[in-house]
Amino acid sequence: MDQQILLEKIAFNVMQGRLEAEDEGFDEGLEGKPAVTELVKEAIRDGVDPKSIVLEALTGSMEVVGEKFESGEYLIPDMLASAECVGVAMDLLSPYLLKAGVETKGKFIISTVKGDLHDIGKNIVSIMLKGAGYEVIDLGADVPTDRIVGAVKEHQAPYLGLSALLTTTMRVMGDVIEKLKEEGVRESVKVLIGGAPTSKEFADQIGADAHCKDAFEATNILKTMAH
Ligand code: B12
Repeated sequence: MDQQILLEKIAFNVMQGRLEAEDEGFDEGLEGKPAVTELVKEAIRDGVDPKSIVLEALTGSMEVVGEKFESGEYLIPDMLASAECVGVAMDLLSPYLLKAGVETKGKFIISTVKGDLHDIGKNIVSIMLKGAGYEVIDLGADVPTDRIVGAVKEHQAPYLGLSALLTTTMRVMGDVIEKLKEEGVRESVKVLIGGAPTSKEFADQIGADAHCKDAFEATNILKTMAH
């Protein structure tokens, strides 16, 4: 199948929340047709660039799902079905995104802050950074500030990535930075923040080192930060 058509089909099936061929979608008559799992495997077999699968088919379609959820067209279970498709696709892709035998570029601790359960974006960043050669230590979602700062100290990590998707939890990122200062480790770690409500202005306001709009921007910014 033509690569562009394959990418479009993956994106379409993410939006339909169809993980496997036997699954139904929003539209009638899709059962039995290849879904995200089969199409991603086909794309890998055909040698489609894994980065374009992530960028064009997965991240883009999840953004559309987000918009449909916000407009009320999709309900939470619909959105979770799409999120599961993205998660499974990322699992299938991760061995291809991880470059075998590449020397590690340093430890990168990543976490969604306390009070926030959104982890899809964080997981994408995590896999992309592993692919770019960083040793990623993923603490998960809803992680207390003390645990994040403790992990930075324990691993002597040069990089920390914080994710927040709620306007209420993005403030917690500032608490993490304050705690890093209190513990005397702020100077030894570069703090990158991300998540839909965050911005460059917000990063400056809380004293983070960088704001990244997506996983690819994170890899580019990290190149300029090499410790
Ligand atoms: C999926 C989702 C959920 C899922 C989360 C599932 C999961 N495992 O993550 C569930 C159903 C659990 C959920 C729950 C809630 N949600 Co919600 N959710 C979303 C939704 C639709 C999509 C988020 C998403 O995954 N986007 C796709 C990913 C790929 O994008 P991303 O996260 O932005 O990540 C990219 C970049 O931002 C960046 N990035 C992100 N983090 C980081 C970190 C670093 C270090 C770097 C470098 C980059 C980076 O790179 C990523 C990849 O490119 C958004 C709507 C939207 N349009 O965003 C609402 C949204 C975020 N949710 C919202 C709300 C209100 C909630 C709830 C409070 C709902 C409720 N009433 O219960 C709860 C809160 C639960 C909690 N305590 O966290 C609101 C937030 C509003 C606000 N201003 O605060 C939104 C905006 C929807 C809305 N308009 O109402 N949600």
